[in-house]
Amino acid sequence: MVADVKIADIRAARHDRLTLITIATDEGVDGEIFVSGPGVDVTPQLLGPAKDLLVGRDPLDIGAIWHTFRERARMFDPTVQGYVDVALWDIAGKAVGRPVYQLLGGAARDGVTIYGHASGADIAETVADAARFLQSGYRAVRVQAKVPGLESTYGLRAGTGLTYEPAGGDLPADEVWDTEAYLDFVPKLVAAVRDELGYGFHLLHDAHHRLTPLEAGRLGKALEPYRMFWIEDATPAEDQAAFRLIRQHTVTPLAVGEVFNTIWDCQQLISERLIDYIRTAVPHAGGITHTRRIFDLADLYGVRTGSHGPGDVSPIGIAAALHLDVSIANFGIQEYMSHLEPANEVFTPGYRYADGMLHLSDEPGIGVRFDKQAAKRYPYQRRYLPVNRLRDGSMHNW
Ligand code: CS2
Ligand code: MG
Repeated sequence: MVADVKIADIRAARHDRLTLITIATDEGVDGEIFVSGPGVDVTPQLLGPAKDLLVGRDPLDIGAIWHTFRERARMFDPTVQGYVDVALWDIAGKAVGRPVYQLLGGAARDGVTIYGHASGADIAETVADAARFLQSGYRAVRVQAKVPGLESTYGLRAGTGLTYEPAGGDLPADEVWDTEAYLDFVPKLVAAVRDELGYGFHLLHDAHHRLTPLEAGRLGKALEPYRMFWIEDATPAEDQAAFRLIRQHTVTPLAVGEVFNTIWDCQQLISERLIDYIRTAVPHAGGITHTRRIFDLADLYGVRTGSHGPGDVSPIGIAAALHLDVSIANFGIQEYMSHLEPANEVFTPGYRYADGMLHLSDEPGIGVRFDKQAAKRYPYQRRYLPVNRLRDGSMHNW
């Protein structure tokens, strides 16, 4: 047990697509988090004004520090707070020698059910890929497939691994999108998956922010016979009231949240029961402290969690979600896309897969170890997500 510890420094190191942020204490207990994902690189803010606000503070004053950043929100990218918060919970767990979930009320379940990401160049390939996940014990699978007539479509994984990495070029590449082609195709894809693989598992699909509310209602209705676990990001989530229109047309469950940073981004969606799953990403939504508030609000309205867990959220961001997932009441499911090499070389994740679930170790703190020496072999590379254009060149949501 470390008492009377103070934050002494904040350090940053860039690797591949990630930046390691270390909050160091005067007792040598450090908290780590990775700045990851397609957003702004907030390292200068962490090494600048954030450091001014943190050095000399007691890292266990997590709530007060969270509010300090809340009060200064205009100075910071909304993700800065989340990164700092996760690193502070890492220190808190290490300071008391306990895994973070034991500081959050302990385990409420044996493991965290995850969903896998099946995809393919056509329906047959996608069905075969989904079968592969089921054979390896997954209880839930998301299906995405190339839409006939479109060169590239969101969600098509390269190769036979587990991970889909959408960010590619040094600058955003143009992709062509056609909503009608997509709406004609997805019901056929989902029908084939159910026909071939049955109803003994959860089936998910990500519409990735591309439909109008009415188109989303149409898709939801068309998929009702196939008992979807959810349709994700059916329409851009910023327009919360738009979900009333989707609800008027379909009972297919709706999941939203990966683009959110605060409880205010989803308050209406949750309190009006316009969604069934809230999908915030812990490091991007105010960290463990604020995400737990979002989940508590969701619990009040019967909304369950479905935390965002793609390859561009680091293993520390995933582990932070797992500590919440295993301890909260209204857990629904956890996204897990795993990570591309070299992540598996430089990270020891502190969680393991077994029988369709992830299981946390009892390592103190968040529980992820990072090999700084190995990471030096992977210099930073800038990568951008693509953008979408309609056939007439108009910009469209990617
Ligand atoms: C997606 C992500 O996993 C998902 O649900 O929406 O792949 C998303 O496209 C990326 O995280 C964007 O950075
Ligand atoms: Mg998504």
